[in-house]
Amino acid sequence: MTEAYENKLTQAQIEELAAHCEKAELEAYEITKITDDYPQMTYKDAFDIQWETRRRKEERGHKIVGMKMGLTSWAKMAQMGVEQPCYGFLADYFSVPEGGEIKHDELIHPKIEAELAFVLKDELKGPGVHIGDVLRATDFVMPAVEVIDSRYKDFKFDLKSVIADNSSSSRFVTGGRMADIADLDLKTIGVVMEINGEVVQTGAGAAVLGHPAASVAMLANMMADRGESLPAGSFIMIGAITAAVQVEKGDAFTVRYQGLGTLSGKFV
Ligand code: 0L1
Ligand code: MG
Repeated sequence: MTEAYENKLTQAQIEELAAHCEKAELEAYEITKITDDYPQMTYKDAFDIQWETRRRKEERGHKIVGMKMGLTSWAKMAQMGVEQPCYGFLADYFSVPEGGEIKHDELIHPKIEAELAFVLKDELKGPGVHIGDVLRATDFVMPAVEVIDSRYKDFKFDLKSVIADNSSSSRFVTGGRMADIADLDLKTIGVVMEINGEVVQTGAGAAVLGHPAASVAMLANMMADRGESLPAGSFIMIGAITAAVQVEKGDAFTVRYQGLGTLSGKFV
């Protein structure tokens, strides 16, 4: 981000846009990307909209149960035409039990991504957090599948608009086997994604910024821009190891993780 970390939108516009994006999420309809109507929106405005959405959910009694990094593979950044990763938050109702059902009608045009999650035993506070800090602060890693669902028409956006839309967060499934990072080679850990029994994607951990822990470090450093940290106990999804795959009602998925078991679910 080369622009100054400052606002061009008013607080009233930020609150209005958070309500607008959240309504589209809750009622599952498409909206035009924010920069079409507010080309002056800055990165700070976009994150303020996301944090206002988070505040709205907490005010209604929802718990924030984790964070996610998005657009963390070079291939995905190129595919979506954006220049750097982003982050979002995970609310309690996004969580789907392992092997569970995901209601397709509650979403717009969902896609699934094979990811890993880190759970911290110590706080990570940027700036300056590096891979070594992340490895030292990690309690364990476990498999996670993210369901992304951009609220923008045809899943098309720019980086600022996607940040304001909570980085397309909608649902996630976690389970499988937790593992100590000392027992894993995080760069070569392999995943195989199947939909309805057919292999649709394969990947390895290094697809995420060269090393999965680099994603957690980047998140801690990005959150430091707002004076925020990742407390002990944080659950963090690192971004997609595979490309995102569109799913339809009736699709069943299984993702096999090398040494970490299997995650599955079904869209109903
Ligand atoms: O990588 C991701 O979790 C996606 C972040 C937002 C961009 C997208 O919706 O593809
Ligand atoms: Mg993701």
